[in-house]
Amino acid sequence: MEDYFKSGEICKKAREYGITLIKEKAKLLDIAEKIENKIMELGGECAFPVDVSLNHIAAHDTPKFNDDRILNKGDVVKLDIGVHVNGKVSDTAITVEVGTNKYERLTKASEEALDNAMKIIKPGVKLREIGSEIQKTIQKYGFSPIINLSGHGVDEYEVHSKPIIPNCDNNDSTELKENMVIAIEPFATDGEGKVTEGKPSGIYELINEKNTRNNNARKILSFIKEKYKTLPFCERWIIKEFGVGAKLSLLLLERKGIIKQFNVLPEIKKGQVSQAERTVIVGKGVIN
Ligand SMILES: [Co+2]
Repeated sequence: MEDYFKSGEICKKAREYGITLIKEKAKLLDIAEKIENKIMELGGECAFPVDVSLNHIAAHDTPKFNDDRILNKGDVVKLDIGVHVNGKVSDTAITVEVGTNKYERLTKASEEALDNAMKIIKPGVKLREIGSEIQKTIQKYGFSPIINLSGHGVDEYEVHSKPIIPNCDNNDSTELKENMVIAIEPFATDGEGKVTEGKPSGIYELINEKNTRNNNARKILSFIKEKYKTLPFCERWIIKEFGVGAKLSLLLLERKGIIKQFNVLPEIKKGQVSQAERTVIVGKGVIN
């Protein structure tokens, strides 16, 4: 339990630090790397690459190694940060608008949905009740929850474990139990309320531990197993360790079905998206 609290504390500090980096003309790559460095400086490890997802992209966008995108005035930035300490994962996200407040209500809708969900979380609460609370709050603002994204349990070296915490009433009457560690993450949108699969993100996860005969790929695979275990990692991190040529090995590992690449997740009607997320230990409270 101690490691979860430690992980949560680092996660919270990384989020607060991250907020200070979000300004006009800031490079997405710098934002992600600075937050990742801060996590390690504070004694944690990244549970997944820092995601900096803009506007209608709801999640899973981490900068590429040579990414030259910058923040522009009016961008709605979702910063999603994961930390682990000895495999104990905490997950948090926040939405910040760059230099404007056009989407203040949209941001407030996901924040308030998170707060309201937190208020009812205790052992015995049904998953559908949490989803319903999130849905009602977001709809009260005139927006839609994104129903095919959800909160989740976290586990040792696992960012997405059971249970699924819905962002709407999904009829799931499973009850929360004392000491479950769960991340609640409402998404609000002025679009349709669904995401689809977009471009490849450069974020990967090990899915099959079979071997490869290719020397370089084998070296990289053993690094991945050792360093990230079953946690997501990104092309950027692998290139930093092995150079740009490692892209070919990643491609090979992906083709062999050893690693899987995630796609970025745009809202289907290109609606603007806000997100808020915290991790909770049921019966103990928020850890980040
Ligand atoms: Co999450």
